[in-house]
Amino acid sequence: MKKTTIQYAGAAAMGFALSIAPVSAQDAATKVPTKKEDVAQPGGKLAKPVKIAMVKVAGDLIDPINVTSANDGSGRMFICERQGVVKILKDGKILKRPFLDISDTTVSSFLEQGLYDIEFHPKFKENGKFYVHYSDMWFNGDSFIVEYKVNKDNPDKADPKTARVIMQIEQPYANHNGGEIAFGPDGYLYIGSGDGGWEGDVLGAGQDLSTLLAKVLRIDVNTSTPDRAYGIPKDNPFVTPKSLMVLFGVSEEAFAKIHPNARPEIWAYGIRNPWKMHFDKKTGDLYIADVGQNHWEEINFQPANSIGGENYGWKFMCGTQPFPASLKNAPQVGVLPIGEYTHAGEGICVVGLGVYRGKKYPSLDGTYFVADWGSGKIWGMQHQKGGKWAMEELLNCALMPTGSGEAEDGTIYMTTAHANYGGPVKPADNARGALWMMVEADKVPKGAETIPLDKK
Ligand SMILES: [Ca+2]
Ligand SMILES: [Ca+2]
Ligand SMILES: [Ca+2]
Repeated sequence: MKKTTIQYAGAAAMGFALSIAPVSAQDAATKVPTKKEDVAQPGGKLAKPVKIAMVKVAGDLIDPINVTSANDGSGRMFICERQGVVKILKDGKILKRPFLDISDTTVSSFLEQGLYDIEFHPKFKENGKFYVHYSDMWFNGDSFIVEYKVNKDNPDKADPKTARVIMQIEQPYANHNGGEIAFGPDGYLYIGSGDGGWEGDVLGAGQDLSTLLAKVLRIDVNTSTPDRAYGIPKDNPFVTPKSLMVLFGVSEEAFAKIHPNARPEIWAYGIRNPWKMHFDKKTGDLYIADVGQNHWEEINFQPANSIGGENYGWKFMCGTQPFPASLKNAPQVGVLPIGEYTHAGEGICVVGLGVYRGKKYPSLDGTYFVADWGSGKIWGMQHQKGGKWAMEELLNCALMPTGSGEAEDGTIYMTTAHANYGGPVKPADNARGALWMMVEADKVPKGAETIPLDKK
């Protein structure tokens, strides 16, 4: 069947909303729920049973909020400390000297600001390039994505002189800055961009294709143009090729592909605050954990053969619920999530952990893990059939998960920190955070410290 892309931003902007099936081809969408009843909530049971434990890898970290590997065969893990420092875990120890220190240009006095993420170029081993995403102090907290290279003589040290600004995203308010950067299986850099902030999408960014806010962006860091430090993939869904204006004889489908005001960087829209996104290493499917407003958190699934252009519904929807929640009989807008949970007892802020694809823990293979910052719960999610998913609580941690990443062998790592709203202005004044790794419950190494759990 031919793929068709249905755009409904225009309709939404005009004040009415359409009830729409997923935008991708039908075969691609079979795992995407089309009925509310198929969207998983906690309380389910995974068909393939999963039992996990979180083992302490390192402590004494200052507000650690993300972690990743370089995939260069070195086995090192790189930990983002919120104040703007990247530390290296090597052979089980945190190196004293940081890999990168940009704390003098990172603003971190508000909880949702700081160094969000670090990601290594798919060819890092050859070109030494990596990318950071942070809130810049000198530009009033604007989001900066900057490329650096590793020091030629010392692989445990970045070369600050190689900094090249890839992108600046204006941030009108201090909160909802998204933060994720991740290379897709296609080699493009995907960026999680929040809705700009305050609450309730006051900027109307979610459904506005002329802003980079409230989107998943997709760019090519290997090319550039005179006015951009990056290239636009030709098949991004809102790229409108230049053409002569023709009034008649143009099909409605052809008009639906013309977006003169859309930013060509946009890959998907209608997203509130995508703090964590993960590609499934084996399938290429994308999981977008989108932090919700006061009632619901949601997890979205984008099949690997998506052609982009999905509308994830914000600000008309939070999960399967209309926004504001008091709206009755509101039509569903955009693509349904695969999972959602309520702030009444389950959590307040979703933090995706990723899909396990390692060899060490076969029972975890293919399960998507997701945590909540407020409740410390960790759930497993598995696809059932059609658009139906299951979500089961696996652990209820007594700490606050902040970020995650994969080691080269596929092991899932998670950071926890004590930073909170209204906490100390300086991250260094918070109690220290830690790094944990996920193992099968019966494979906790002897003498290892496991994450403290909430009492039932
Ligand atoms: Ca990342
Ligand atoms: Ca903001
Ligand atoms: Ca949504």
